[in-house]
Amino acid sequence: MIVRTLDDTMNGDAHVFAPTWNSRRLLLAGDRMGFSLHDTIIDAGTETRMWYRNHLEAVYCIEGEGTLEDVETGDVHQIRAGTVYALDKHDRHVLRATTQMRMVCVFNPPCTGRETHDENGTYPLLTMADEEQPA
Ligand code: 9YT
Repeated sequence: MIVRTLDDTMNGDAHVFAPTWNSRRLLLAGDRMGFSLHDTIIDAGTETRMWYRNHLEAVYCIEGEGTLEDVETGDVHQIRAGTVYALDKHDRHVLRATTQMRMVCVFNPPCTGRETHDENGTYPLLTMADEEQPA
């Protein structure tokens, strides 16, 4: 059994910072659950363009509000506490945070912990084998 707190994760290796968000990665590939679980803060007033070509992601907003644009269709969805979205088609999307937002995110396959967005807003597909290689 794994028991962990947000405090355990804060400011350690599993706390990842990007220009518009920071992500506290509570469960990662190394935990061998088949998914990773992140508690992510999106900064107020920011825009983040993402395209998870290698992952499926579900995102549950628990604080704050903003909008989610489906780049393919142009549809814009309101996101607020209590709203979940699932990128079941590896959808290209833009998240605009009106206020600071707190999101609980699940990734399949699991993130290993080091991923940040490349220029397309994509994470590489890292595996535990990648993680075990020397830097
Ligand atoms: C909501 C979202 O996808 N934000 C980007 C960060 C990502 N969820 C992560 O790595 O935790």
